[in-house]
Amino acid sequence: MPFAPLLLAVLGEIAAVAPFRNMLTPGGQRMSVAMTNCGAVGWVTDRKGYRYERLDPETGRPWPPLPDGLIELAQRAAVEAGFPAFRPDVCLINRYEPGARMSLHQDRDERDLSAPIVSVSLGLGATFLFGGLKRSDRPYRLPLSHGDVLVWGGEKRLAYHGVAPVADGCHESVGRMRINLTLRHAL
Ligand code: MD6
Ligand code: FE
Repeated sequence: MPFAPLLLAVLGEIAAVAPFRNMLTPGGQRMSVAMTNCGAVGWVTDRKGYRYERLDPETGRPWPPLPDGLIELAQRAAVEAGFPAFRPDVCLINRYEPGARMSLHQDRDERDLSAPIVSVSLGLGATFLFGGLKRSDRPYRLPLSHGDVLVWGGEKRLAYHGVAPVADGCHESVGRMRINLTLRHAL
C-alpha cells in the first residue's frame, strides 16, 4: 500500500489540530466511532442534528485544510470509477477501535448528490454493510481491508450502508484500530 505511510503522517497532523471525538447523535447516543474532519467544512452531529459546519465545534476554529495529496488520490480513484468531474472539498475521518460500529445510514447531507464519495480504509479490516435504497433491504457484506478504496456514487449514492463491529486485532502499521477516510463534495 504505497500511500499509507504518507496518509498516516497527514492524519497525525490533522488530529493535532482537530482531535478525534465521539459525537452525539440527534437521539442523544454517543457514537462508538471517533471522528474528525479536514477541508472547507466538516461533518458534525449533536442534539441539533447532522450537518456540515465551517468551524470545529470542539475548538471554535476552522478545520485543517484538505491536503493536496488526498484530493489527488480521491480524484484518481473517481476518474477510474467513471466520475471525472469529482472535486472533493471535505474529508470525514472515522476511527474505529475494536468493537466500534456504524449503524445503517444514508449519506444525504451533501448538497450535490450527483457527486460520488471516495472511501479509503486503513488498519484493521471490517465488514462493510452495503444495503439498498430502503433501510429494510438486506445488506450485502463486503470485506474491507487496509488500502482498499471504494467509490460510492450514481444510483447507489443514497443506499443504506454501515460497518459491522470491528474485530479485535493489531495492524502492523496502524495498530489496534481501523481508520476510514471519506472524501466528499459537500458545498
Ligand atoms: C466507514 N463509511 O467505512 C464508514 N459513507 O467507516 C461510510 O459511512 C461511507 O465508506 C459513504 C460512502 C462511503 C463510505
Ligand atoms: Fe456513510
